[in-house]
Amino acid sequence: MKLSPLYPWASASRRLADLNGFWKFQFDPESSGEVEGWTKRLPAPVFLPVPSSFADFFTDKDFREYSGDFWYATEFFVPNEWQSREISLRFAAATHRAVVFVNGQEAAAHEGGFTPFVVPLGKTVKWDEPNTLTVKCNNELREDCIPIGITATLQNGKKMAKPYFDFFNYAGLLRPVTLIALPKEHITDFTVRHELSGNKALVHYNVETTGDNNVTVAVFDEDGKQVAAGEGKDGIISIDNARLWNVRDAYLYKFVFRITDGGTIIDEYSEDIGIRTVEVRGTDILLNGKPVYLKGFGKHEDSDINGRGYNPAVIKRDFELMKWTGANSFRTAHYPYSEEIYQMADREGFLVIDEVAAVGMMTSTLNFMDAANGKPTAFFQKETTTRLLKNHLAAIEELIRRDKNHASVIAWRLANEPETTDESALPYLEEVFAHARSLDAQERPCTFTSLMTATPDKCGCVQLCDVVCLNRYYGWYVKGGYEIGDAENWLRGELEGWKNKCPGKPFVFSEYGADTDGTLHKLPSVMWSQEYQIEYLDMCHRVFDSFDFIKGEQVWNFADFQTTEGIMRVDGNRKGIFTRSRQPKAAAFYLKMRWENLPCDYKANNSNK
Ligand code: BDP
Repeated sequence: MKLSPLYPWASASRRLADLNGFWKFQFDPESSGEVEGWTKRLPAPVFLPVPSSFADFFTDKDFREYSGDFWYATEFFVPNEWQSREISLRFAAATHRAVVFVNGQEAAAHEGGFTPFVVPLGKTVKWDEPNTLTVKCNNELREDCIPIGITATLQNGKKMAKPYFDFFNYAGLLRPVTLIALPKEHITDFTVRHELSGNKALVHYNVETTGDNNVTVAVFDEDGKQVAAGEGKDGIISIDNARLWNVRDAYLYKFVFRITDGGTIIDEYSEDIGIRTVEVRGTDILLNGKPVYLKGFGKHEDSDINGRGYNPAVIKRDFELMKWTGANSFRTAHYPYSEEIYQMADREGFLVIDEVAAVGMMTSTLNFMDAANGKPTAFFQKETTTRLLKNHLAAIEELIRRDKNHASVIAWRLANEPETTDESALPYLEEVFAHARSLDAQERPCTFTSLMTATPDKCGCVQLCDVVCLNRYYGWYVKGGYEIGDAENWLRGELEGWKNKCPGKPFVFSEYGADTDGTLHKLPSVMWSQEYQIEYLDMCHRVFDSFDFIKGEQVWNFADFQTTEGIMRVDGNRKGIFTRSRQPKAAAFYLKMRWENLPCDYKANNSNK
């Protein structure tokens, strides 16, 4: 049986039941649940909501900081009328790994906390009777899994997450769980690739199914009028005078895929698809052949109480705020986001750099802070590297399979700040890039974000990137405050170095930012004040504006977010342009002024205009 990565939409042939709500939950610090029969019943559960992160519900610090196994349990019913169907459960995200038991039997296991997996139910299911569903999750950080870190044991025997990255290790059943009933013969996946030819759009498509019956495709415009059709599992659909998907001017066609047998529809699946091309030419990033300049944010899925749990209200608010600032893009730092976020980006015309959870690719025992000191850690020479690579490649595969058809996704971010100053990074990243390139029919640009210490003379891997992405903090971690003039010179000096090293490639600032207390005003400025955040951003922008090959700016971060506690963080990372409760700091008004006045084709090369 083929497991489908498709988003669970209902249709004339597809039945869904939402399993979200309050589930039973229990920590298993001894990892003894399985031998003690928790696969059938949790002995002393509490109730908590699915989807969510568990960490911020409890008042006991041991629970917030918990690392180890934890279990969820619920019951579900499958109606008798569904007996002729193929039944499965879909977990949109179980962080970071899970084993699923149905009626006490192991049904599936999955590694990776940010991509969906489907559990076929087969003969284990009971019709019109309660089925028990238990899920053993585990949130321990390891050096051979992503995101990367270690799990330490304290002297009191408790385990503790030591991330090599700078965000709180939120975990749980973070995203919705759905019961799915499909016809036996059904569509398992589809792929589209767009080509523009005069005023025609050619959509190359491929549909995968579990059987041999005929496949048809019908395309409808936003008024519901059919504009094109195709037949067969592979084909090219031609749309005359197609309205293209554009930056902040989205247009979505409804593609209806069907398996038919004579006049009977066996299965039907629909998706809203934007038609557009994306490519890099010279130092330009082109959308539909036209240069675009990226204005926007690095983000996190992070909110009060629900942590990294699916939060549609916050998703909506974030898009409203991004639109208000005049942004046109964001990066899904540092992991694949909820699928609904890409759907909204498709509808709103946002350009997304889609990121795999390969973050922490440098040994860093002091939270992620060692990242900044430039000391070599031989990260890619560890005994764990082979296993890490395997997990990393699998995660890229799941990301691309999930997100490949989104018009909003314009590039794949394959790693964050890997230790590219060590020569062993090159063979590792070569495999990562080759794998991603082999999987994407749309041949989107691939990139990683470059760490501050990986300067032009030291980075051995930048040649792999189609767009070079820099995370730089001159004026914050280096030469901050009254030294900001020197910071500006250092930043300019580094960019001159890049210009010589990579002529003819576009560069994007994938991170730049300054921690700022949303309550602190100071004249003249001091670091952490709202005034300093603006001075810092203004300095960076002055520099960006004077280099033609800088084709985008994604400020770090959209909003304040939670991290591990430590001397560098005041209840989390405060580089937000908005507070964690999504209210503006002064810099939000400053950015709005800038971005509303920067044209979308800012700094375009004349040859591409
Ligand atoms: C970069 C990381 C990011 C951090 C940021 C910071 O990519 O996750 O949050 O620095 O220091 O190194 O704020």
